[in-house]
Amino acid sequence: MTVITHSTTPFAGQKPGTSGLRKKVKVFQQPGYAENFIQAVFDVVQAAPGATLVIGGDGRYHNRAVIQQAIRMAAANGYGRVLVGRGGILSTPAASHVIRKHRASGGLILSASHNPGGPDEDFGIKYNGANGGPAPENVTEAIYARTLEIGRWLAVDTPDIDLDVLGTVEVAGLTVEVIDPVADWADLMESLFDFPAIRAAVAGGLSMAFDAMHAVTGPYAHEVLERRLGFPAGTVRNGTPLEDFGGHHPDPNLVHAKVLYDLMMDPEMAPAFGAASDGDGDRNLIIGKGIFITPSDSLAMLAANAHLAPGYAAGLKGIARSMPTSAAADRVAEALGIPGFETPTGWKFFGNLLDAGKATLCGEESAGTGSDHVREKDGLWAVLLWLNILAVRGISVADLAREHWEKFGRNYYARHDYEAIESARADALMAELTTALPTLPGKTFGPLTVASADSFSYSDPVDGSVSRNQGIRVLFEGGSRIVFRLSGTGTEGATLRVYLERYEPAGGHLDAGTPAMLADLVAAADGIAGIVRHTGRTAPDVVT
Ligand code: G16
Repeated sequence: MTVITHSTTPFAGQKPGTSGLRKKVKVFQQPGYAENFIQAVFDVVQAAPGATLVIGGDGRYHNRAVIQQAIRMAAANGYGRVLVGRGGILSTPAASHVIRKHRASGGLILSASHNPGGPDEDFGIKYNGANGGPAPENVTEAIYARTLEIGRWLAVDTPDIDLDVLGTVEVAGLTVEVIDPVADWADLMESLFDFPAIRAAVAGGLSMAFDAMHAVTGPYAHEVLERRLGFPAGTVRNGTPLEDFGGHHPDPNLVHAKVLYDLMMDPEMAPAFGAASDGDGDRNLIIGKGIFITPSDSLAMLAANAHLAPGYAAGLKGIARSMPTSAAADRVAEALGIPGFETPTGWKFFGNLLDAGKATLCGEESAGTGSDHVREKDGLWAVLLWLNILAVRGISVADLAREHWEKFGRNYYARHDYEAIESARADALMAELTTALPTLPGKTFGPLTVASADSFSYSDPVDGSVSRNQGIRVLFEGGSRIVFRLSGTGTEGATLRVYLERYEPAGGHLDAGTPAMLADLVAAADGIAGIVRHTGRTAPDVVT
């Protein structure tokens, strides 16, 4: 094997964000750009000689080119085996499972998640470790530090392999196995959920629509929903992964999955259950007939009913949620007598809790829900747990939600996103807000009085590491809350996220419209942060 040493100079700004390095395809296409980052990963993680590496992505434009190069680089960097999904496809949760099941040292996941794909759109690279989860902050920081000083990358000079044929090929001493991207993950799902009960419910008329958004979950959904569970062909919509996601934004929210939403709100046409997943298959959208379930509520409702699935019949060890996620899950944890954890935004913060057996279910307001079955959020897993619960209980989504709120109260919740703001303006808004924090308690905004305000800091209960500046929290008397945070996943300017939450106890207004319930909070958010003044925006771009 001849290793070629390519000399290089550092690129500016290869700092991994919430989910790895995400940039425009054109940025990734600069000669040496992807190679620099991958080499920085290899230099930092220092896998043992002969180690196994998993490689896969969500099928977006540029996926195959980077995979071929990563294989040549893995060979040159001493890996012994690479497992790669056929067609370069592996959903993020499936990649996490493959890493764990095949005892790989880690994996490269090529995705920009819910961001659009195509020659002028987004691409991304993320490294997950041997536990199957996103690299923790100390590793991503070390990777970034390495990108600043890197002077060479290593590769072997071999032709592309055929990614579309299952089987094993040798690449300069490296064994490359092209694996079925779906099988391992689908078997795992069958071990967790009551497939016979769901099949019986489907035979009895349970209907659903799943929108794969021309992204990675199409093959997974066809296999599990249509082939293994018996939903009729056509249940999975937009099920063929396309390099540009059909020109759409593969983000399963009410804006980008509007066709599904409109179907679910149509009293004549709606099936019993509607769901969607994103570019790389880790996010989920849950809609019942006539009712959207917020991700925060979904986490709470799943936690309250998870024991109905065989994989969770022994009960939950704990429930973890990201800080901006509503407190609905905390009330379930309390009722179950198990711990509830509040972590910073980013799935990586759940890793230690899951590895240490402190939490079983985790969830985020950003449409991520998952469990200790893998170390990523898992869109179709959430869909299957919902189906399991609906099938066993023979209940509709709307009735289940109502029952839940009558027992636990309801956390009205919305997130307002202001996208592609000039970074300097967004930074100025956050800086001014941070400075004002000590002056906020006691101030009134309409009928709301600020009880406390702080910048969220997290101390990891497992390894003691501390993460500071994870979002601004403003709590009001009576339990309402506003959180301000800048997104860590955007690829253009800055995105300001404003999270609004109002708690209504059981016996209160459980059927009101969310916008009306949150109107005072929306006004207070502008009063506190000066959103219009700083950004010039009078309304959010996306409300979820
Ligand atoms: C990623 C992380 C999530 C996190 C989200 C936050 O999601 O995996 O854990 O909640 O980013 O995004 P932002 O920083 O933009 O609010 P994904 O689906 O993009 O990988």
